[in-house]
Amino acid sequence: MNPRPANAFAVAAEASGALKARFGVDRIEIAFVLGSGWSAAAENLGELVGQCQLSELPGFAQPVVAGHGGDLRVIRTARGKTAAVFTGRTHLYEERGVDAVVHGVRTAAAVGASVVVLTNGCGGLRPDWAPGTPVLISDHINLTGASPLHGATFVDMTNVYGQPLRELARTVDPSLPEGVYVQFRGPQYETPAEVRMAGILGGDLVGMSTSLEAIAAREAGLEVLGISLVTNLAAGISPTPLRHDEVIEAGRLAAPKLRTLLTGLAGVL
Ligand code: 8IG
Repeated sequence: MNPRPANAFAVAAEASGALKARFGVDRIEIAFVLGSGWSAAAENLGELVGQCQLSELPGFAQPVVAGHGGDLRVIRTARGKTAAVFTGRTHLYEERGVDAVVHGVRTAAAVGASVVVLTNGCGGLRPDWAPGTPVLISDHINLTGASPLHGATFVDMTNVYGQPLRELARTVDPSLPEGVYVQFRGPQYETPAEVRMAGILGGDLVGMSTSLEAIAAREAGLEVLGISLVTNLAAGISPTPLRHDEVIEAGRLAAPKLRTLLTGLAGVL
């Protein structure tokens, strides 16, 4: 159940108005949501129009997770497009509700975006994807039991992470592999049995974000490009226990590679 705060879309519209007024833009064309390990890669995405703390805009809270940033940056890309960069996000396990989780996506839609790039840090099921490997999301399995949709809103989920955007990403880095992302609620990492289950179900990546935002994005008509950074081998695939500081370290080491990827993407989107 996702009890409807009647004002979820109204708050996104309010945030959209605040964003336009604050940065003097009349529309945003692209939104980037940066997950674990990605916020250090936000430099050089384009020319900075302005930035603020996320919590300065209606409906947003400061991210609480170490390894995430907490700002909204508005930039102009090399192609002259206006983009919003969210350097952190709200997760379902923070217990602010599903509408809070997808508020950035809804705000981006309200301000005119047609493309959202959703990134995350995650666990990998494929032993050949070493920590530090970025992977295109080809599809997802939402195991949270939650949905950002309210009532009888039947949204088609056939091509959530559209092939054309994945192909565009491969013009930047032809070596990008792709896989199915499985979203768990968290915040605990999976047991080895849960990771085996995710693999049997067809998953390649396990994490705690992205799917719900992708659903909200499709509801709003946005194209979605999803990219996971494998920061660790999933539990049981890795012989050693998972530690959040190792996850952060993997993100730090991958930062130059992610910066090149994101800058390249900003140049073609
Ligand atoms: I970073 O191994 C990161 N986030 N569920 N499992 C889940 N989320 C994650 C993982 C992981 N690594």
